[in-house]
Amino acid sequence: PSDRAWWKSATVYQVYPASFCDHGSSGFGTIKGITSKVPYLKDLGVDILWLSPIYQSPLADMGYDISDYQALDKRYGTLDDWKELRDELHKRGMKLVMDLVVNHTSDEHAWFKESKSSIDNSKRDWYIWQPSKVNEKGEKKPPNNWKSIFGAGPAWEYDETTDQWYCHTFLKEQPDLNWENPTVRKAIWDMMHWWMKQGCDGFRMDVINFTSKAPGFPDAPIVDPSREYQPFGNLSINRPRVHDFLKEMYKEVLEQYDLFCVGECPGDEPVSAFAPYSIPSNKELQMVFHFHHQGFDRGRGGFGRTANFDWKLSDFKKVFNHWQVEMEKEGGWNSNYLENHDQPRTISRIASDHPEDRAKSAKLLSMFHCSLGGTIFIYQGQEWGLCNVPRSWGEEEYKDIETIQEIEGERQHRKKATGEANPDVSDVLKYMRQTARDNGRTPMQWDDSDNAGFSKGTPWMRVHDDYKEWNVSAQSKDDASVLAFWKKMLRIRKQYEALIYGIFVPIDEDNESTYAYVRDDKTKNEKLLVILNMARGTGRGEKSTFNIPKDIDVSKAKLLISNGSEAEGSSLASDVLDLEPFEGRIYLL
Ligand code: TEU
Repeated sequence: PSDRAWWKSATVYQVYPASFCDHGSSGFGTIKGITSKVPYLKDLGVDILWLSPIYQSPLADMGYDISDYQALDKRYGTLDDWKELRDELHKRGMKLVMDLVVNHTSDEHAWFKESKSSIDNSKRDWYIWQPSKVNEKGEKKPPNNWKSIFGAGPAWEYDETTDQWYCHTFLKEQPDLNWENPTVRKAIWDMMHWWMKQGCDGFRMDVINFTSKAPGFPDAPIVDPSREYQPFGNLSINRPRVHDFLKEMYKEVLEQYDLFCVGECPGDEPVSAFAPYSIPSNKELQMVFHFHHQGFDRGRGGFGRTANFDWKLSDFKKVFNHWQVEMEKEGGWNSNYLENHDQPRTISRIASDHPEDRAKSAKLLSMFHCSLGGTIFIYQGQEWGLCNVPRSWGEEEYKDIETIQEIEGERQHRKKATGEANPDVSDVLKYMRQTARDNGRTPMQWDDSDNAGFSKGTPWMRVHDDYKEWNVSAQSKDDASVLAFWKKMLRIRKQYEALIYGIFVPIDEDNESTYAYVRDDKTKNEKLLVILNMARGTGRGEKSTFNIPKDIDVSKAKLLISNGSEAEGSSLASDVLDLEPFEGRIYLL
């Protein structure tokens, strides 16, 4: 692409405020705590800080349930604290992006309280209300068979006052707004303007492609006949009206500022269904987060977060190659995240958190992440190799409502199906250990003092047991650390723009050990060859041999960066490479 807008080369860092840094002793992360770490983020190479929600919230879903969009939750701090954070970032040329959660509000939002109060309230139509469906036995049932994304129950909650049901894609504490109502949209645009006036620099938009529901709310197809409620994906994902809504948002808000925006867009459809959001002439968003790479190692059971431990590297490659190659063709723009607050840690997921592999894995993933075309998003902890919660942690450690509901929902389902009072759910627990969102939410490990320097009080969520050894302070003093590697890799990415803008050419796609590709920036006449040994045996890394295809000219190749023993600047003696476990190399061709 000829257009090299500032937000394309930006490095975005996601902070999950509750778990980042508590400046005091509440045990809960604070805005002041975040501000104290701005120099750390600057030094890392971060351009944009994205804050997961810090608005007033009952925290039924850790702040993704907002009860006032224009007030901050006291646990995190005040608007003045936020302004101080904004200023500290701006002073350093960095930007502050807020989370925009507008598919739904909290059930404690004033809008919902009004809407719920009576059928003829002026805000009744701000949410999605439907009458009961009465079955043969004369029982009042939800309007359709949609299953909420969390747990096994319906996506509808009955309200006695008005004898109707409201739609909630997520928790019952998260009623969905009715985007068909123009007054609702106007209220959202006004709120966005308000934040822009406060000096915010843009938005990450939560499940923004869920905002339109199929007219008439038809039943979802039955994928699991043993269950009452079914996933309703395509009846609320990427529907044509979403594009109308976003075009209106662009015209009414986005266009008026030089802001950063990314839409979160779950869904299984191919790139062609997601590219339209970021194709500039469509005037919608700049980029979206997709979920295909969060699915290749997931099982497809009756409940959501099962794991498939036997995934093949080629499955993984297919996803990334598809997005890299097709997005370029479609004329949209990619965003690349490997981790966030909803996902397990990648080291544990796709590489290895075995003590001997962990640092090497983390560096390999950094090379991978930073050599993908598009804007990159790093999630707190990723830059120093935080991994999943220890295998020894029991069910009682889980804090996330999705995890809790998933385990409990499955327990209830099995009780009913088998008649057993205490059915075995150990398989569910095994999956959760691999996939639970809690894995991505343990507190940051700043140093080896109590609670890893995260808080002087008792942390709301248990700190990972390994913090004495794995922490930011120790890594800051070590040139060979994961953190030092990330810093270097982020600098290289800025220096060699082929890594951001180059054409992505996959190599040897069926190879089950090595992931290799060329990034070719014709504008700058710059070409890089990326070779990553991702071979895993029983969870541990393995050696592999890679043959560089003959049609790639490596006569002038120089090693730009590697996490292995090969010296930087060295040339290629042979086109057959013997790679150590999790060794990665990037050559300048
Ligand atoms: O997540 C959207 C989403 O669909 C999933 O990633 C979700 O986290 C779920 O785990 C799927 O199994 C966003 C937020 O990132 C998430 O934290 C919120 O819980 C959710 O929306 C509702 O606001």
